[in-house]
Order: sequence, then C-alpha cells, then structure tokens
Amino acid sequence: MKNLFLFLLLLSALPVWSQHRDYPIQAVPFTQVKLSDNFWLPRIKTNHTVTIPASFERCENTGRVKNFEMAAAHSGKFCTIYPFDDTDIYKTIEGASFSLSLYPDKKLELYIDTLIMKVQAAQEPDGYLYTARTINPEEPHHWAGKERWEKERELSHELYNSGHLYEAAAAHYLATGKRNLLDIALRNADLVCATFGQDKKHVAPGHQVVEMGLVKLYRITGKKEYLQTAKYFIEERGHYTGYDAKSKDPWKNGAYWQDHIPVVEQKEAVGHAVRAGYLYAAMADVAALTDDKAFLSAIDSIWNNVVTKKIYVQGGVGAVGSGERFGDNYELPNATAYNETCAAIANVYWNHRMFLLHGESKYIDILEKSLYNGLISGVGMDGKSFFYTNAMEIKNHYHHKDMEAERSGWFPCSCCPTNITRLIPSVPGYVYAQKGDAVYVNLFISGKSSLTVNKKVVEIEQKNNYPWDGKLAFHLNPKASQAFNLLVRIPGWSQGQAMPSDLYTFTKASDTKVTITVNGKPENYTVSNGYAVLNRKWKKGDVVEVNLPMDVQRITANTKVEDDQGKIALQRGPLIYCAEWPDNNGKVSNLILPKGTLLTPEYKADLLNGVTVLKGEVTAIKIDSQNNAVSTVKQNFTAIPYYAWAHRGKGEMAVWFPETITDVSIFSK
Ligand code: FUB
Ligand code: ZN
Repeated sequence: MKNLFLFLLLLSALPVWSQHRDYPIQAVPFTQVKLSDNFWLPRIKTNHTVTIPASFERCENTGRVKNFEMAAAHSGKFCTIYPFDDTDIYKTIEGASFSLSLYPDKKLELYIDTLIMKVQAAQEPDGYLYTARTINPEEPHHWAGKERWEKERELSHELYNSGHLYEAAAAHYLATGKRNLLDIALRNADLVCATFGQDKKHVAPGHQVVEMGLVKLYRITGKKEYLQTAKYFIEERGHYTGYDAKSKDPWKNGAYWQDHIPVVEQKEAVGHAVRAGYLYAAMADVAALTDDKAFLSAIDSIWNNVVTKKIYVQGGVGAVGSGERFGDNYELPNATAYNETCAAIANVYWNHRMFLLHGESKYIDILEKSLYNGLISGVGMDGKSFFYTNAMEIKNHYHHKDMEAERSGWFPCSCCPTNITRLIPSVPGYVYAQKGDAVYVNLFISGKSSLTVNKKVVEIEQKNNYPWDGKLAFHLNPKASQAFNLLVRIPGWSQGQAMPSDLYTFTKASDTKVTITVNGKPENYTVSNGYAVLNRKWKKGDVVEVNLPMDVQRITANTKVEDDQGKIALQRGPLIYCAEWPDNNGKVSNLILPKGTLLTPEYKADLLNGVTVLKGEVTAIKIDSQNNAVSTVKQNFTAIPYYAWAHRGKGEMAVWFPETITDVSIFSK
C-alpha cells in the first residue's frame, strides 16, 4: 500500500520535473526494487533494526536532541562539541525515511515526528535553523561568529546544517508524503536564497552539501530559486580574495575548501575529500539540470584525476589525515591512509551522477568498488561499530596515531556513522536505470523490480549469489511482450581491468570470457559503453544468464605509487581482499606472496557472516627468539574480503603484499 502511495507520489512529482531538463538517464527509484539478496538485505535490515535506533539513541544520549530543545527555549548552553552536530539528527532521519519505505514502522515514524517537532521549535521565525547560535545568540559556538553566516566560509557549518536538513526533508517527504520536515526545510531554504546570491551576501559555503540539498528541494517544488542558488554557491568558489594564492598550505590558499580557483578551472581533486565529493556531485546535478557544459568538463577532468592518481585500490579516497583531504598525485600511503567513510559515501553519490550523465559503465565500476569494499568496511557487522578512517594496513610495530585498528561505537564527530544510516537503505536505488526504452542493469543484487518501459510494466528478477559467484540470472516478465534494450554492465574487472585507468593493473587477464545466454542459448550482443546490449522482443519467462569469470587476480599499482612498489593486492569479483592476523599465525607484515602463488577460493559459511576466503601457501619471514636472525618458512595463508576485517580483535592487517623478500618491511614504517 505504502509503495503504491510512493509510486503515485513520485508520479505526481513528474509534471514538475518534466518541465525541465535533467539527467539523460534516470535511476529506477529504490522503492521499485525489492531486494531478496543475501549480501545486501541483511545489511539493510541491520541498518533498520540496529544502526538507526542506535544512532537516534546516541543523538539523545550525547545531547544532540537537547541542543534543539534548548534552542527552542532560548536557554542553556550548547552541550555537544561541533556546530554541525545537528546534522546527525537530520542524516538519521534521512536514513530512517528510506528505511521506512522498505520496512513500514509506525513507532519509528511517530518518533521521527516528535523529533521533527523539536526541530521545528528550534527554528527561528525567519527560517534560520542552527542550534549552536539560537540557544544563546550572545554566545554562539566559537566556530560560528557573532553574526549569522559570518564564519560560514571557514568553520561555522551553518549552510552544511541546512544542506543535510534539505536532504533529510526530501527523503522524509518522498517516503511518507508528510510535509512537516519539508516545510521546515523550505522556510530555511527561502531564507538562504533571500540571503545569498550575486546581488546579495556572497559566500562559498564552507562545507558543501547545501547545493545537493537545494537541488532536491528544487526537484520537489519546481522553485527555480533553489536551483539558481545551488548554482550560485558552486560558482562562488574561487573568487575569495583573502587567501594567499602562493601558499602551498591548502588552508591558506583555499584548496582545502576547493575555493582556490573557480570550479570550472579545477582539473584536480583537492582539499577535504567529503567537501570535494559533495561539490562534484552537486556540479553533476546542476550540469544535468541546466546543461552547463563548463561544469561538466570540470568534473570530467577531476574524475579522471581521481581515477588515474588519487584512489585507493579498495575504492577509498582522501589519503591524507591532516585536512582529511586528497593528497598529491600518486600520494596513496598505506600506513597512514585516511579514507574517511563519508568520503567513500560522497564518491558513490558522485559516481552515480556521472553515470546518469554519461551512461558509461566505468562510473559504476568505481561505485561498485567503493560500495563493496572501502565503504561498507566503515560499518561493522553488528551495525553499531564504525570506522571513521579505513586503514590500508595495520602493523604491530608501526601504528600511526590517526589510524583506527578497531571500530568504535560512536565518535565525538559522528559524521560517518550517521552517513552510513542513509547510504545503506538507498542501495536498491543504484541497481537499475533507464533511458527511454533502454534498461540498464548496473548492480547484481538479487530481488524483484517493477519498471515501466514504453508505458508497460516489466518485472525483472535477479537471482544470483553475488559477490561470491559470477553466475547471474535475470528473469524477465513483461506484462505484454515488447522489444527493448537490456543493457547489462560488464564489469571492468571481468574483462581484465582493475581500474578504468593505469593506476592499478591485473598481472594477468582471465582466460575465461564473459558469456551471455538467453533462454539457454548463447546470445550475440554488442558492447556499448561497457554494457552488453541485448536487444530483442522480450516475453514473459525469458531468462538471461551472464557468467562473469571469478578468477583470483593479482593487482599491481602504478610504479609512481611509492608504497605499493614491489607489492601486489588481491581481488576476486568486485571484492578486494586483505590478510588479517587471526588467520595467519597472528601476523601479516611478514608475509610474501611470490609470483605464481596459487590461491584458491573457499566459501566459509561460518566465518564473518559467510565469506569466500582465498587460501594458499606463502612465504613468511620469521625472526628468532633472540631477535638477531631471520629465516623464511612456508606458511598457510588466508585472505578475507577487505570489508570484513577488524571483527576479531586488534592486530595486523595488510592489503598489499611484497612479492619478494626485498620489499618486506617488518621493522620499518
Ligand atoms: O565538517 C563536517 C564533517 O566532519 C566532515 O565532512 C568530516 O570530514 C568531519 O570533519
Ligand atoms: Zn565522516
């Protein structure tokens, strides 16, 4: 019933959307994709039953909710640490809203309504909403400045809070049809649009997201000012004259905020990685909605820069801890890899939009890489333990202070856990997309979906055991037989490509080729933009079977990545592997994987909620008890999927393994 309502709601929004240009490809909304998948459904359920309640509980226990109550009463003292702590409530409401459409839950809906009442009470009469000032405007948070917006460019996060409010409000409205949060957001957005603009107050928001949020409000309301202000905020970057352009310091020259040069001149991903990801995603939105070719060309260049020089092999971005930012080209250290979970989430948002603009599979290859590896590593299987940073190695003898070796329940700065609450239930929305009568299958996730092609309903059911098995089946059930193109993504990794660039390379392409059959017979197909194009008159009961080779692949990095020289990483299917201490005699920094080491996949139902491990025999360096002699021994080796590490206590982990003894660093950094 609820889904019917949602569908009607989305349809009723269409007349507004259809007046405008938008992405040439449209994602099939997550509400139309009902998962039955063994990999994702348990995660989405855990997000609903554990992560979201735990997140709300923590918002209550830490004083985040109290901040809103105090703002409503105009008394008390802001009682948490950061002025953006309001956003944890917004992000959790967003996640809960997505989740409500999958799991109707009256109690949760009512709880959200009580929170929304508190948010509403904290909003000032003109729409301003920022508890860190409203509680006591005489003494606002020290990041905020005496006047509203005064420190927006630097630290206040006033517009960041607004952006997350808009994102939450859009999700809540679309999921429930209720306007209570939407109206709060619109009041705030009207104030923001009346305050900022070419002939008004100037600012490049200190932390992007308000741009994406405004676009969502524009899509719902059709109000042009929201889109114009989003575009204005993006174009305002790079015009502030107060920076020291000659400085190499990203805080002094504006690069930390992507504010060093106008966005249309930016070609390299720089600065704070979450800010950057949200900016690039917003540029994609605005480019799609306004046909802005200059934005498009800038994000194309920046994307190439990230994918050729600034992304880790498990899809993580934002290598440098100081400033939580992108490093220089090829600066991808392992011992200090920062890889904030929020940056992986932002990268998924951005890559999905790049696909919707260009229709090329390489964007989904990156999205998938991040999603199955460096993003879900950010949340433990219990749903209530998180990584803020996602390490690339843990060594007993060298452990950088910023690197987390264990997940934590919550962080004083809890942006990542609450971001997880909203990303996980949105995964079904990345599975399919459509352009006219072409249906794109992007992700291989079991479940039933109902699409409308040429105004006729087509049901597609995926039955697979991905990411463990490369055998995929798609059952097509059009209400009436009809011709359309089914475009099935052929992942780069299944065709010998570790990355759509020369940053990472498989040492050997698979001998097995991708095969596709329809109703048991080999199907001829062309490949366009990375998709197998299957064109025929589809009828009820048609079955497409795709077989992706799932060889264990050794990956080498471009030799310009210093830390990975002489080393290899392991991949099978979309998954990147790591070795962890419990499976390898308590240590992994002493392991060598010589060329030719045979590694065999083995499914272990009772390990880490069921994983395929890689097993083999490798070389291990041993140090004698006196610490004065080394020798090598043969040792059994087990690698687990990277996303599953750190569930069995603290100890060593490695993603990159030396191929020869000369590249082992058991003592040094
Ligand atoms: O500034 C708000 C959030 O806090 C950022 O996105 C994270 O990187 C963390 O610094
Ligand atoms: Zn974060």
